[in-house]
Amino acid sequence: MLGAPVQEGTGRLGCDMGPSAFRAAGLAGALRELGHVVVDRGNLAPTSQPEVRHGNAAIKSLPEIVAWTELLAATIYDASAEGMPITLGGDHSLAAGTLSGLSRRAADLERPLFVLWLDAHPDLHTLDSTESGNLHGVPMAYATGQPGFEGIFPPLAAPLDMARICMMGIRSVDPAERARLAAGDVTVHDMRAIDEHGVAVLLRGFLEKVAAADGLLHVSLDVDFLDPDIAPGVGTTVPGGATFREAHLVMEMLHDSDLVTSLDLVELNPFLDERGRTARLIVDLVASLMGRRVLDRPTRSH
Ligand code: HAR
Ligand code: MN
Ligand code: MN
Repeated sequence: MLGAPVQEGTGRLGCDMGPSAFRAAGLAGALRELGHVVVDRGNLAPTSQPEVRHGNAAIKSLPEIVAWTELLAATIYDASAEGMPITLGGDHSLAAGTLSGLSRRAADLERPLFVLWLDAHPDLHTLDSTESGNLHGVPMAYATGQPGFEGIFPPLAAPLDMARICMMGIRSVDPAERARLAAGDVTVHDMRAIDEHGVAVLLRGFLEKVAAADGLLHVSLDVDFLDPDIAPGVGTTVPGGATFREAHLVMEMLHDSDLVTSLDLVELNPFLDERGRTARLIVDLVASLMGRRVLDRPTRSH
């Protein structure tokens, strides 16, 4: 576990408390209960900021996010040699750093990197196309090597192949992102596809591809993947998200696949949460990903 309390990628404060909330909700204990060895490396903090600039005046906190990207790229690259890094966010801009570090690890191992992106949003804006200027909306564009990040963000060992990305839960897409999705070959299972086919069929197809290619599998779990009725602790709620059982089934299937090599937990905003319920739900989802089964759940009073 590595805490990455970055919040400058969103338009509001609060995501800096995410790592604390995951700890308070008992993440380490839940994983130890399942027999895992858990090491909590505490919270990271960038020590300096690069002097970077961009012509898009809407962009917020560019030096801060570039500093986080550099720090996380190096840290996650190292951590991925030791075990399964779980990054406790922090907002989704941190994915620029984790995906950069993981792409370098994958290049070293000569194995393809696959990404399961569980999110209401594709986060595929470039620095030129973002209108909100919130850099949690850009990490996928950076990681897939879209133009305009050169000389500002750290260079990638290899850009992520769009054909190795599967997005699930998507339901809020801006025009520039839609054009990029249409031009590339990202697999997008939007909420309508989930309604029609169910998560199991859709996810199984992707996991078969990862297994056949002996790939590394990174899971990026944005809290807003979930329906806001069950996960209110996030800044960008979008109605019509994944249900409790859809989300758990994704996690249970990921566990059974034995393919996941790294995990990001992002966008939790404890200031917006209700008595820790969103943090607890994410902890339970991670427990499902790490081996907790439905029949193992004891009766609990809340
Ligand atoms: N696409 C919108 C923007 O760029 C909203 C992005 C919101 N992103 C997240 N993470 N909350 O997925 O501003
Ligand atoms: Mn996101
Ligand atoms: Mn999102």
